[in-house]
Amino acid sequence: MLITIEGIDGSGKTTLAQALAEKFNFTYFREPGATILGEKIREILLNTPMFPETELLLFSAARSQFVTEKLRPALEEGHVILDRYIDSTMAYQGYGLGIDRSFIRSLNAQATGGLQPQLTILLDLPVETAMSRTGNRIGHDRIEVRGKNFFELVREGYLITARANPERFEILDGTLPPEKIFTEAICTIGRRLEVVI
Ligand code: T5A
Repeated sequence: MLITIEGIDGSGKTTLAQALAEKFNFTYFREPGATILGEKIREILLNTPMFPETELLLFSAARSQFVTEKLRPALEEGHVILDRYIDSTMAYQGYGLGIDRSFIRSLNAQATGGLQPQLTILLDLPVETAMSRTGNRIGHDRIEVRGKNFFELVREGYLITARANPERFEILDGTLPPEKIFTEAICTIGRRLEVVI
């Protein structure tokens, strides 16, 4: 079983994903990263100026390596919680940067070999709320500094994707306190995946 957690920067994904992984003893990974190559690409992606298409291809390259090297083997052993996956690329590079979305769909399919999550939890919240959480960080990365208009497009892109795939997505209110989101996520996992918790 593959569960992915999605949302704009500062939505609380990592907080939720790590809490769920700990509670259920699921394997946790984040994207981009999780492999030696992926961590190197992550560093480049977050700190080096580049064109939008270059950015898209680097995210996909990191994902291709990750799926084969780490994700598929981990899924053979048990359940996985993944902090960002293919929907991030559609939301950020597709809706946010305006790259052709059918191209992204096909690139996502290539990079993953068609591996889809059974459940995707989208933490949705106003951009201002998310930005107020990340605003105090020292040394913002290249994507974090894109500003409110960019993140409005990304948020809208996530919501469009979620509404088009209701069988896979559950949208949770990201403005709730972490404990409440955690409880709702547990209920969602139990209900959607018929897991006895
Ligand atoms: N990206 C990634 C793409 O553009 N395309 C892609 O294909 C992929 C895979 C990754 C960047 O790459 C982009 C998206 C990103 O910009 P990252 O550092 O991993 O960079 O960025 P994020 O995943 O966005 O990580 P963040 O830490 O910024 O956001 P999270 O994980 O959503 O938030 P979290 O849990 O770290 O929480 C942020 C703060 O809010 C508090 C936490 O304590 C923390 O201080 N918080 C809450 N506060 C109030 N209420 C809650 N419910 C809270 N939950 C957490």
